[in-house]
Amino acid sequence: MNTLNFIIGASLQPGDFTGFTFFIGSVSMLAATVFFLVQHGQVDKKFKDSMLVAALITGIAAVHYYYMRDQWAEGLGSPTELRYVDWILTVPLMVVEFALLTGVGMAKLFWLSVVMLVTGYFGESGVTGMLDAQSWGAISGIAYFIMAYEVGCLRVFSDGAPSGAVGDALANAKGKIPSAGRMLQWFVLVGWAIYPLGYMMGTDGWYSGAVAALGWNMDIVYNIGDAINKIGFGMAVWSAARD
Ligand SMILES: *C/C=C(C)/C=C/C=C(C)/C=C/C1=C(C)CCCC1(C)C
Repeated sequence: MNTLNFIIGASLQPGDFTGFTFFIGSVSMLAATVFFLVQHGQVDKKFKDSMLVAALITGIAAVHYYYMRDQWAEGLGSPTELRYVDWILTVPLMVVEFALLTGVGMAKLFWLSVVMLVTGYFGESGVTGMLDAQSWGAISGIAYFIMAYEVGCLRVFSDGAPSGAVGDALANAKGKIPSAGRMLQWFVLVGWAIYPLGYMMGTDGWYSGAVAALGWNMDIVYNIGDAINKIGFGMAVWSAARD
């Protein structure tokens, strides 16, 4: 690799659809970061931390996307390690958003998100032969369901539905927080469900064959999921913060 190559990165080949979703990911995350930072200056003082965290989430992702695009363009395949490094930094920060809006649930959601991602990484990378990808995926899925319950995702179906402490706190908060909370619940319930679907696409024995026949792969699914969730989460928080 020469110096110029190092600075601008490897070139994507025309027709590389997956590569372009990495590229679009890096550009849209960067744009969202600028937007959230500018809005940080506009919102009320009590929402400044929330807006800063929104910018950190997309900012961290923008950097990872830049390198993931490069790894893909170099022909080195699916950037599993970079992907999970990105997630282990950004998903706990998404959890922080709930804590900033409600003041509760931080530790519990943090540890659940760590379990979800570490077991997912074990399953996807195959670094440990202890369990197969299906079993690791199932453990990860349980952590995901508990989190979804905890933040009140069932409330998207009915206001009185049971939920954890975070969901209760969102519903009882002042101002625009309950409606922003409802959006966040949709993201966790539907937006985050994109990831286990992508995982199953990449794991033999589920529907990986059908997906490959369509010319899709798990990276396309993860890239779409990240754009929707990371930018959408920040927009939902911003909707609570703006006048
Ligand atoms: C910005 C990145 C986000 C919001 C990533 C979220 C990732 C998940 C919700 C991943 C979940 C998984 C399962 C529920 C089971 C299979 C393994 C995972 C890690 C893909």
